[in-house]
Amino acid sequence: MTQALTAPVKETHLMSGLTESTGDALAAMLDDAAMRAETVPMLTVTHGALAVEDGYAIQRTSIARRVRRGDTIVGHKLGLTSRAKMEQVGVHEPIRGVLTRTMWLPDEATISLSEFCHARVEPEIAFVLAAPVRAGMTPQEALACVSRIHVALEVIDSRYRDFVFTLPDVVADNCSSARFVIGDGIRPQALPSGARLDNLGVVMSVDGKVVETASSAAVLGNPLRALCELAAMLEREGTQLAADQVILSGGATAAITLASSNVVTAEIEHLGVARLTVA
Ligand code: OOG
Ligand code: MG
Repeated sequence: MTQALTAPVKETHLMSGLTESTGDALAAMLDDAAMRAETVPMLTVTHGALAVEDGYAIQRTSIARRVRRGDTIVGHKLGLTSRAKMEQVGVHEPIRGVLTRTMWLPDEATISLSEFCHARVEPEIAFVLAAPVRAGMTPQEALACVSRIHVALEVIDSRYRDFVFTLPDVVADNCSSARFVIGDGIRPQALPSGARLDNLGVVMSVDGKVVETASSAAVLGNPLRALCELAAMLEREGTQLAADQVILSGGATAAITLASSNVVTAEIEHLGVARLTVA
């Protein structure tokens, strides 16, 4: 900063001495890797220690590339909001990514593994907003901003080899986001009285066999807290949530690796079912 006041600098820097042009090149590399379903080395291996903020700057640039190709932003995802997820990938901090139209498949969609490096799937609770949740709201206040609550299946696909990454790497890779489906869902007003969003049974099955179970409490104690956390993260960066956005609150269980011809269902008490098939 001091330098900028005294002498003109050719290149602006992201947080850790990474130049903006390097950040742009890394965003392009990750975006291309996602389109080609090819893995790349971790940025923290090829470019040394990066700050989480560098990861978010690279994420922003890669999303801007998608938008320039005609994709549109439909919402946000939280990641690593449950202990099961944190432990699975060895990163212990909630993260956020951006959801775009091309990631959103109809419920019961069939996906092809050829579009992914090493796809995994996880059960989540999704919210569609009627109004922006704001930083500082309580979970109850956040619920008043929700128009519908859905069961979701998120397909994640790290663009890093062996699904191994550090915090700035996974953030730069838009938090491994790849695809998602959501079920029919329910309006909050239609939940049976006494239904508690902080303790709903979550069951994920593959080919009719239960593979993962959890309580919705696994997600930050209450998935509505994920919404509050996301609003706070965005407002710290000078942006906000908006009505009609879809928010994935984060996997309630560990993710499982997908294989050809799998039929995956997630069922959540009171919220219904979401399903996807692998070709
Ligand atoms: C990071 C993305 C995490 C979740 O729901 O926790 C995520 C990963 O596991 O690759 O989507
Ligand atoms: Mg997820």
